[in-house]
Amino acid sequence: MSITIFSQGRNTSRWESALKEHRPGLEVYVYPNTAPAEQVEFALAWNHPPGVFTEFPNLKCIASTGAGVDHILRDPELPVGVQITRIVDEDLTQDMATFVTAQVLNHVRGLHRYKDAQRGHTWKQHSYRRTSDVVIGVMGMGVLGTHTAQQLSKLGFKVNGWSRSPKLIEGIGAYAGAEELTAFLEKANILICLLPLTKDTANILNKDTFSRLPKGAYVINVARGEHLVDDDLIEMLDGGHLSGASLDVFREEPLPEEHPFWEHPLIHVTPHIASITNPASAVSQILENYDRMRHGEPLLHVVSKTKGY
Ligand code: NDP
Ligand code: OXD
Repeated sequence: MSITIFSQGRNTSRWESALKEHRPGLEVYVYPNTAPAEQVEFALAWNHPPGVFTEFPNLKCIASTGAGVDHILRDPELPVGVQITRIVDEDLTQDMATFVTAQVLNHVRGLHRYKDAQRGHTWKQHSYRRTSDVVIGVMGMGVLGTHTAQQLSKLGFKVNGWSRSPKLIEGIGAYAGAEELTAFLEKANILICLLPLTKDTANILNKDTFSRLPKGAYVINVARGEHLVDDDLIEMLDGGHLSGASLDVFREEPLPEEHPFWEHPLIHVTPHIASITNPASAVSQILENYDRMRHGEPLLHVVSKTKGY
């Protein structure tokens, strides 16, 4: 009985303790320390070393420690028969909605301006838009996008969602597919990206997309850095078409020291903290899948390798 953690760039100690606490007796390994290769059946992964899974002939499941699985699927040497699962968790979903809401409200109410004003002891009131005057477009109406859209709608924003298949959710406008993308973008004063990273969605936040947004639109990317064409964003901000951007994810993380996003006055950078899986909350679904795997039962939250999410 063992689970092996494969992770580069994230501390694994909270996962190790959560697994041991919830399943006393379970052997928990952190690669490169493993059980004998033929005994390794269940992997918990975040940014694993590419090709590493070929070392384990009986591997049955690779469980992402996050909601996204692009970090797993990008490995060209992924064993064919292995199932891939992801995290779907209430805490993760709620944390994403609160983070995005904070970014939206900070922008709409222009709160950052008062921090700057305070530094200069300047008392100056600025006008602001009411939530009902702002249209928000959410790209990706899955677990995270749907909850985020519903929370923003409760605050009075007009919210539209865009996905592959139309989502009929009370109070939320539904747009789907490439044919409805322009109509969706043309209305969005704030564009939020919550898409999975796939071959169809890579580079989707580009000059062409931005130019279809109303002038002065604001962009929030909390999905993946590869959704965004960095130079296109800077060009559209400097040219005045976009009013600002809040970015939590980047092509290279940590964001390199010399990257222009750090110094750009209209870009708000956060270090991939929009929503971080809480092992104490998510461990039960990992153990549930571990048991299901051992009993040959269907796993929860399995991703489609063809769709890429
Ligand atoms: P889901 O798989 O639940 O939802 C994905 C959504 O995107 C679905 O609505 C899907 O449409 C839509 N979609 C996929 N491809 C396309 C396409 N080509 N065109 C239009 N719509 C498309 O994902 P989650 O909501 O759980 O997570 C979304 C992403 O958020 C993750 O993949 C991850 O990258 C990111 N994330 C970032 C975090 C952070 O801290 N910054 C934390 C957690 C996640 P349909 O419903 O029709 O299938
Ligand atoms: C995730 C993430 O996919 O942390 O969960 O980005």
